[in-house]
Amino acid sequence: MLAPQKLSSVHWRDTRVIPVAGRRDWTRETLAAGVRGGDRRALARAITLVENGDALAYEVVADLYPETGRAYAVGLTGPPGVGKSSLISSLVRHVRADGRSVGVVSVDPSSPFSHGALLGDRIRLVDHFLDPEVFIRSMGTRGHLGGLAEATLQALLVLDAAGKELVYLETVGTGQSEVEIIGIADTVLLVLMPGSGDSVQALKAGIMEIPDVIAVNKMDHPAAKTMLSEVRSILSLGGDADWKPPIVLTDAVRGENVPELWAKIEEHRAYLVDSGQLEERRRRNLAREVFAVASGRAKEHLERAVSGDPELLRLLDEVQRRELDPLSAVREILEKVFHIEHEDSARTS
Ligand SMILES: Nc1nc2c(ncn2[C@@H]2O[C@H](COP(=O)(O)OP(=O)(O)OP(=O)(O)O)[C@@H](O)[C@H]2O)c(=O)[nH]1
Ligand SMILES: [Mg+2]
Repeated sequence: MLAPQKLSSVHWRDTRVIPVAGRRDWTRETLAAGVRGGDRRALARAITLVENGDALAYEVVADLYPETGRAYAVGLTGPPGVGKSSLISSLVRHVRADGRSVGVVSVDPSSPFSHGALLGDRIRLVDHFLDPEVFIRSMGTRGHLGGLAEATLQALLVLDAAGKELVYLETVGTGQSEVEIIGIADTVLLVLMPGSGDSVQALKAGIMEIPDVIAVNKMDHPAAKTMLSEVRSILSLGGDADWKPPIVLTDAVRGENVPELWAKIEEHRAYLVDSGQLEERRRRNLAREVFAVASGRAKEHLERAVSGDPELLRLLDEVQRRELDPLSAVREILEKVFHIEHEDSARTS
């Protein structure tokens, strides 16, 4: 038997070793097993690898993929500072009371910071950092080749495989690229606040896709009710879809109406499940993601190929000198880079 002081010194040395062990090289098998078991270090590592576009992440997600599809993904989007992270924090608190395990991925396309370092998110979600059933991660644009849509999808799959029942995806903005980032979500929640007039205009003009649920946050603001009725009147013009997006006034900081907001998210989920649309929607979302990622990669490949090939660059010069027409140049480029046959690309209806 070791003497007590010896024991404590061994213990002390062991805890010092943990950070080193955390950096140990994971293999495809140990990382997949760690994620499956919900091990936080494995999860953190897997998402870092996803973020870096590492080949190991690709292999691990491929192994885990058949076990995914159990998590429910809620995507939050909206202009900067409307309270998306604060709302997630309140929603997490609400669902944690029911004992559900939760994952959160905040994506900031404008930030170079990554690996969970976005300051605002850390402040907003600080209450949950010590909860072992809540895994929170921020992602910036740093170094990810395949784009944030791809990284978000892979991170969602990792959290799903780790047994998170609910995953929140947050991204700032209300345009098309944001829809690509959180487009994989089962329920899309648009967060607005008094003063988000541009977003309301975008909704009105049909530039922004109609979300499934809308929160008008910072309801203590005097203009909150005006914004609510404005959004309501725009949505009432919208077609005859079975699902009418509910609008909820919230206060994310005080948690006011957060249970009501959660109830609307659950209602939407129930609607999708009962009407058989959840599977259909997931199929469509996955197809869109696959095509978006494939197109992105094809474009990168094309740009690289053309810029490094004097013969292809010469084609562009010929187009400029009017010696070759643009579509003939397209044909030649596609033939050379993608081996797409002349006849195929030229065939019309
Ligand atoms: N008064 C009031 N302030 C709020 C409310 N919700 C959020 N805030 C404050 O608004 C600020 C922005 O909140 P965030 O949750 O970081 O907003 P966000 O939409 O995640 O911001 P980005 O991720 O930077 O786009 C913070 O100072 C919050 O404390 C609310 O309901 N009422
Ligand atoms: Mg935020």
